[in-house]
Amino acid sequence: MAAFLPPPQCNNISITHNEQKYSNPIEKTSERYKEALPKLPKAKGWMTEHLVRYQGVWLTPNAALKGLMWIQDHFKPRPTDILLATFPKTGTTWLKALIFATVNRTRYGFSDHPLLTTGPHDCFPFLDAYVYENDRSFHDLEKFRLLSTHAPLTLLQTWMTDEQSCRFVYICRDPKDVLVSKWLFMNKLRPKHLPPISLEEAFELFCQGISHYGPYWDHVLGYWKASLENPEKILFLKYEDLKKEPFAVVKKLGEFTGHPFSVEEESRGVVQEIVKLCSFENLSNLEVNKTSVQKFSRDIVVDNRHFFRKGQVGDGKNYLTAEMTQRLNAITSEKLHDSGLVFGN
Ligand code: PAP
Repeated sequence: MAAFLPPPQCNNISITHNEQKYSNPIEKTSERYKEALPKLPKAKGWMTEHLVRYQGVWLTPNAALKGLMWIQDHFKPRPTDILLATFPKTGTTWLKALIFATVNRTRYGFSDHPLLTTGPHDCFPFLDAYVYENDRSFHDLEKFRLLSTHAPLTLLQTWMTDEQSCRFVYICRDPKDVLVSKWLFMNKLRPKHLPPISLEEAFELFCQGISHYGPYWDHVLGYWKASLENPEKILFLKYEDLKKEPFAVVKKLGEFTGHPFSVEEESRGVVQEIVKLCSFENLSNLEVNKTSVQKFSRDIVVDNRHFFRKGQVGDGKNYLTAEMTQRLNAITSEKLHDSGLVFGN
């Protein structure tokens, strides 16, 4: 599926490296990948046979690891770029739609909006998957200035400390809901030759931190602490708050992305239109999200409908036993202890 390409003036992100000029350094990163891969610790994968641990983070050995290495070594975002950073299953699809609609609201009408015919992931690409899929082509990314990643901050630390780099929007979610959402999703994507993962197995792996881009708590804490130190650079959100107060969060998104809502827009109900356009009910019922696929890379093609399951707060508890809930809550309290960040029980 062709990626949706909004007008260049709106997606004019900076690419500091040109493929031609840097063909050798990129080759060098590919070599680094080949050398590193066999030495990395391995564990059971959710969607692939294995996950590997790279710089303390569990990743799929192909798309995620290779894409991230290329990004780490060769991509430098610009100060006006917005990078949506998320742990999988915490609200990526929803927030992609909301940010895209907020930033582009003067460009598109709500009755013929691109989100009505294009999946959120095609409007707002994953940086590392895009580079992987397009065979290391960084210059293609010029079309976008809204980018996303599942990478934890530890892998992108230089972007955080560099004032000339992008700003981040981060969203987190109660780990019980993340685990269950992820387990159900991954089993849909798991190749037929691998037996499905049981909830018990997924639970154990998740608790041990063995989960794409995990450990989950490290991922959240990395962005949380950075957002406290530098709130201008990172807008830190919670899925549960977005569910509870979507209008307030969309207004925050407008401020943070440099597109604040005017009094006149507010009185015309523009914030409400955006929330309605991006609501679970609306997006999940669109033809594009019911029947089309999202091609992230050669290896990863996902039916769009899998990104819309229930979209509720607290559904994890309907699957987990009381013991599992208790253990996850205990791990969460211990990990987040003294951080000031809390999730409900
Ligand atoms: P990804 O990391 O694979 O892109 P992501 O979008 O972060 O997935 O998470 C999917 C979850 O968000 C699903 O949660 P569930 O399994 O608990 O239902 C999905 O239903 C939910 N979701 C997707 N779109 C929306 C939306 N517009 N409003 C609320 N929740 C949504």
